[in-house]
Amino acid sequence: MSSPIPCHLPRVTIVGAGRVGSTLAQRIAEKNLADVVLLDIVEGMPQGLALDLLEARGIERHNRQIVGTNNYADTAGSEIVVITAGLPRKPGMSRDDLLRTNAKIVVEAAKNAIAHSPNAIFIVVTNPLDVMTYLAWQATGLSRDRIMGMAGVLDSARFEAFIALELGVLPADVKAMVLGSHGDLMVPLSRYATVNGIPITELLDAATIDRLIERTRNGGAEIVELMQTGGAFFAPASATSVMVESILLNQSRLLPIATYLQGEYGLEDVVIGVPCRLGCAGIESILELNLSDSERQALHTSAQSVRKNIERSQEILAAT
Ligand code: TXD
Repeated sequence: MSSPIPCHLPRVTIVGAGRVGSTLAQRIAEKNLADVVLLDIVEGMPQGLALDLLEARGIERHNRQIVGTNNYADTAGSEIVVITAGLPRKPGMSRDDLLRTNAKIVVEAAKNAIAHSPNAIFIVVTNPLDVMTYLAWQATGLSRDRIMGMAGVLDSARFEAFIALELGVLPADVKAMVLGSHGDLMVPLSRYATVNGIPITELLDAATIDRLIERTRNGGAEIVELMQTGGAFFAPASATSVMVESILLNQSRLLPIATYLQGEYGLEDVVIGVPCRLGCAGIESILELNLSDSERQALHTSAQSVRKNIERSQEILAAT
């Protein structure tokens, strides 16, 4: 008998089996994209979630493996590592406290994961997103095409959702691009937002567009305010799964991705969201749009605030 052909199924590790991480595991398995390893520091929790997801496999008609673990050795050989580990901001916690806690968690997670999956492509999800992506890039020593942050796909999906709600059209017919940092200083580009190719500027007046942009900027906070305990996770998991899919299926999708800039858009040594083509090798190219003066200014203001927080996080890490 000839030896069996070794079959290799892609494997995605998700560090942090909280709400975003566990929902992402479900999306990846149910889209039949890859086997999933869910890792968390809490003992038993990722194992329980993995078992729960496995028990749904027959109903959901997929055969993907899902492993829950507290041990990085189980993540070995992953094609993609997604980092969602970290704490959300709690009452009484300053931004510095959050920066300090999550910086340590993300740097440790990135170092542990790369040690077991040296060929993986990394996607960072933990907040503050642009700063955490920068720290993970530094900690892994990966080239910039192989480590990136997820925020723009989510922020764009929110902008699209609000446009669709306003116009009463099919959400999938709306396309938008939100650049910049993940936060108050994000840069929604309304002139690139369309409904099946028709610019929204032909469908909505300026005041309405401004209101939708404001709601997009405030998209995360609006949900936290309603839920009180924690933030959004369904749309963040969907947005991350789009990036995982574009890599695993080599789709070369043009998506807003937080990436390390080396002169693009006149920005240097900072991570910020810009349009990138994403395929099986990671970021294939960065698209430099012809921004208007005010759009460019908004992107630079956004980058300055990220840079300030990167410097602050470096000081915090150096002092610990
Ligand atoms: O657009 C975006 N990038 C975001 C980012 C959209 C939504 C959420 N965003 C951020 O993702 C959010 O502000 C958090 O920083 C992360 C994760 O959000 P989630 O809602 O999933 O938080 P949870 O439910 O608290 O889950 C975090 C998990 C939890 O199970 C912890 O036990 C685990 O992280 N954790 C760790 N796992 C592994 N290793 C370490 N050290 C660790 N520390 C905590």
